[in-house]
Amino acid sequence: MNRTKNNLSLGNRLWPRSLHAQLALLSGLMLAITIALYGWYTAREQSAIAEKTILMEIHTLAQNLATASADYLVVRDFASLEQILIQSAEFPGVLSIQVTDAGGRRVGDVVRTENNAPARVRFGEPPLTPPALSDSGGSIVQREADRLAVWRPVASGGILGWVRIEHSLRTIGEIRGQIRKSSLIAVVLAILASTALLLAFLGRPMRAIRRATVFAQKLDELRGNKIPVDRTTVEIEQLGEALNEASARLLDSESRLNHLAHHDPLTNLPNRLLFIDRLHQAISQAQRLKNPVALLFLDLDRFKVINDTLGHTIGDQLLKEAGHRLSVIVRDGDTFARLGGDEFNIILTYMSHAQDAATVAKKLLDLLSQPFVVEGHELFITASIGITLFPTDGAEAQTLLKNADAAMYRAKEQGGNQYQFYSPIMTIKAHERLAMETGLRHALERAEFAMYYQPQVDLRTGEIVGMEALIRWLHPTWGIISPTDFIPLAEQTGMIVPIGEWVLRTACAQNKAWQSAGFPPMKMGVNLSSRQLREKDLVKMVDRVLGETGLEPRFLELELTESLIIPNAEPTIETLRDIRAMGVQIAIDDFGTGHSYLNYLKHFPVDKLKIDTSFIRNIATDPSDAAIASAIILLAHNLGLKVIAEGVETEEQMAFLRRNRCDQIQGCFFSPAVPGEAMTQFLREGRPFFPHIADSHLG
Ligand SMILES: Nc1nc2c(ncn2[C@@H]2O[C@H](COP(=O)(O)OP(=O)(O)OP(=O)(O)O)[C@@H](O)[C@H]2O)c(=O)[nH]1
Ligand SMILES: [Mg+2]
Repeated sequence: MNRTKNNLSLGNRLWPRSLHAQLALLSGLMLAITIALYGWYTAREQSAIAEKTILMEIHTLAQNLATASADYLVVRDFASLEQILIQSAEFPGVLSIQVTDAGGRRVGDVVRTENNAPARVRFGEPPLTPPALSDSGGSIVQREADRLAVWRPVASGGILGWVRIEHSLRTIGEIRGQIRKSSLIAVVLAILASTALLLAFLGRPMRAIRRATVFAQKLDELRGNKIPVDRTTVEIEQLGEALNEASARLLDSESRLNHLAHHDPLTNLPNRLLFIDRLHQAISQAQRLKNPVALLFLDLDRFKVINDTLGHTIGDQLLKEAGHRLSVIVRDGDTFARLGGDEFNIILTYMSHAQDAATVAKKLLDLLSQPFVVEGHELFITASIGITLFPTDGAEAQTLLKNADAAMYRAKEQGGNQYQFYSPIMTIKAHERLAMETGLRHALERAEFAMYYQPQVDLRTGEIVGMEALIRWLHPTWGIISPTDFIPLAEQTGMIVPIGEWVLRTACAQNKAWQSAGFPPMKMGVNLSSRQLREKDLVKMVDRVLGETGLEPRFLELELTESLIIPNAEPTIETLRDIRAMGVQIAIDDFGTGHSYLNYLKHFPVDKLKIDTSFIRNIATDPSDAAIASAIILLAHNLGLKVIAEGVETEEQMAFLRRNRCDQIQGCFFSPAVPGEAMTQFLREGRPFFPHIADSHLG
């Protein structure tokens, strides 16, 4: 600002910077110029007219005198001539009158002094030099600085002499001067009047402009206020309205920005920022009112599978709809938010007691139990919910959130589709999990994994027809860790990918080794996790491992759990088809426990179903388990699939399955999963391995 001021030229500095003053000055100047021009023009015109009039009068006077003089000159009556000259010299503006003979000698000469004294006769002046005669023989005008001299020949037959009248031009100058003076006064008055008028007229709009400027400067502070619109001037009115519109737009975009900053764009639910803020508020209010606050941490179960099999767009849609459906539980004062991913978080205030949180959690799970239909896909989802209470489980927002996460994790560990209240043991578990995760990262390089094998027996022949390869983690200090304890962790951290490849390679190599040692060839079942199934180069990896170990594809069977089967899951189906095209077989594990998309089973490239252990356990005693197991066997056979029962531990279970024409069984009834060397020993002991169960044996 200062720089601009300093850079102003002198002219700019003299020129006022206020529009108001500029307008006043400009209009004053314009009026002054107009009046001055008009004055100058009028003066010129007026003096021209005056000069013309004077000339005409002098001409007439000169003509009259010339006529009168002719006779006097002829009779040489110079005394009478003098009288006429004295009378004529009284004519206003006349300075002197001379009558000469043809040679220019003065025969009569009267003069008037400048101060308007009466005319007097003058003698002894030198002769004059008459001008050359004009063509018309009329008057000849000679102009000097302040006077005119008009010559008129005195003629009567020939030129007798001349009349010369000298006339002052002062009157014309006076006329001019007067006009100039009145013009000047008019100019000054005009400037004063126009300035005063403009100041008066422009005062209001100028005040409106100044108000508008102040308003614009404080637009952000005024937050949607309106400026009173002055409607006396169109431009000012437009300015006022434009400012009001700008103010409204500013408020609007501010509130939109504010909304964006505090809401999740996908679901339009409050985001982490707003959620934490509300949690702080709820806590401080609870401290004052001594009421409990519950924090519910909800995470959808196996949501990744949906994303990976049906695509992110459908995943997004599902999140949106789930958010929408779940948000109905919110009452005034509660907050339902999405903190990210497939997590939804709820703050419950105004609860009468902690158990209310469980009621809400149940309701949330209930709401999810109805399938979602997204772009024609019928999708079943469940969720795991962790609950923390203020002040019991934490005094601060972050602690409550962390503990709710631990409780949610516990609910997942318990199989999902449930809620868990936080208990301090969960924090300990969370620490243990962290330790396990660290250990898991080194387990592969430290060769802490081992493969165990469990035989699969054909119920018709009693022969071992296959093995299921099962991983064990032999930790130097923690001992043997079951895959159910560390595989979920490996899945979450992505470590399942290298571990899975190691499992596949080891199992294939073992199978090949058994074949090379001369044992009858059999299938090797290897479990495939959902995470592996999502790996883009799974097919290549399987192919590579088979190539490296030299195992024929038909001796490999990949097992995947039923929960991986999702309707129209094209990418999964593609992958499985490719694997099957190589000659590798596919079995569905834990059949009967997931959402049975029976309709879709026929599209799935599958060779075998594995009945879940949970149905086998009570097969001999529980009629409904028995019914389910036999239905699965029937279903598999009708679909042209083989069926195997796992977890078979007793003679009765085995007998039931054989009666119901189950193809194969697996379980401790024959052998638990044992290390490779033990299995080699086992195989050496002969075949068919279990002749006593074979159909032929029964006759
Ligand atoms: N479509 C979609 N997916 C998301 C979005 N944000 C996160 N995800 C995915 O949601 C999944 C959430 O991961 P987790 O909850 O750990 O995994 P999960 O498969 O649900 O398994 P569990 O919760 O352990 O049962 C991840 O695969 C993310 O890539 C999103 O905005 N849209
Ligand atoms: Mg999840």
